Amino acid sequence: MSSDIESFAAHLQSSKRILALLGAGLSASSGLPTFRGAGGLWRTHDATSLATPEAFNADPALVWQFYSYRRHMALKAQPNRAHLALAELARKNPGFMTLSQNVDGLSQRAKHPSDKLQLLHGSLFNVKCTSFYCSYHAENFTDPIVPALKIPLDESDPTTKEARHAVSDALQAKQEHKELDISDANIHLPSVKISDLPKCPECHKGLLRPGVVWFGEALPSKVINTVDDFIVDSDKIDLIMVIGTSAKVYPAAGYVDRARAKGARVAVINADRADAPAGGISDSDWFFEGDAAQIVPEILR
Ligand code: BJW
Ligand code: ZN
Repeated sequence: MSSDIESFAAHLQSSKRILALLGAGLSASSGLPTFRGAGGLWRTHDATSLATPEAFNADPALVWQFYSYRRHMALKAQPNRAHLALAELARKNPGFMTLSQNVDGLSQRAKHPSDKLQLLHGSLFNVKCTSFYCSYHAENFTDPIVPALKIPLDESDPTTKEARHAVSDALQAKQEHKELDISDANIHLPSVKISDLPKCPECHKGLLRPGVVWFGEALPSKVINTVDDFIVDSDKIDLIMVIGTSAKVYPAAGYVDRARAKGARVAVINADRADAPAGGISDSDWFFEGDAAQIVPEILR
């Protein structure tokens, strides 16, 4: 295993078929929390325990509050230099494909070509109807998606009080509002009635849910097929970059071995040396340890 940028750059230069598998660590320096390890708690809840159909069925209001908060944070965040560098690499290379586990929309906002960006786990900005009989789904960037999910303002903050009570509506909209950080379990989370959650505009019956892939759910078949075609149609895959992911969630993590089986060398970019892909790291691989936002632009230069 090497951390030699020169040998990686030489291999990248001669690579024709390239995959990049992305995870939450890519967006960490844009201020978005990861799932596992430090920052993987939302209030008292393990973030992965909220990312299940069971959690939504048991408490749709809590799960919507979690996703509404994440939508808000993702919209406030900016793509970092790694998102931009990957988008540029994708534009330049006909044989390139990004497999993103991220749902935050930052690759899209970095102008990553959409035909080379496969969203394995969906998007925070898709919604779909939960009714078995209804197939409604749509893009939705409204923040908050319904008034009941608005993040409350800090009443103890004098600027907020002023904004609320003394200034005109127009001025109020412009005012720097201090929002409560509802990811902090010490902050009171206002209760939201199920009847105030987002409702399907088509069947008027089903609740809407975030268009993301929860544990136990199938990944979008169009995405799976496109990735399968890329792999199967490649006589050889030259390189897979595994960026900011613990590579513990399947089928995403399995793409590393599938690329290897097609001859790919593996380059891991991760803040934690312990987070190697399941198949381990071989002598011909690279491991670049540190912040993806700094390392990715450096090694792709
Ligand atoms: C930095 C950094 C910095 C930090 N710079 N690095 C085979 C074996 C075992 C189990 C299974 C299997 N096949 C399927 C399963 C079950 C399950 C699974 O994989 N379980 C495992 C956990 C054991 N998989 C599924 O259920 C999948 N569905 C499925 O297989 O369906 C089959 C089916 C077929 C037909 C019909 C029906 C079913 C679905 C998986 C969906 C995962 N969903 C989530 C939530 C998405 C929505 C949301 O965002 O809320 O996806 S869970 C969560 O994990 C999210 C992430 O995309 C995913 C991966 O996490 P990621 O991105 O790797 O984040 P972390 O936090 O784990 O890691 C961050 C990394 O960054 C760390 O390594 C840090 O060190 C690093 N880092 N800062 C660089 N600045
Ligand atoms: Zn519906």
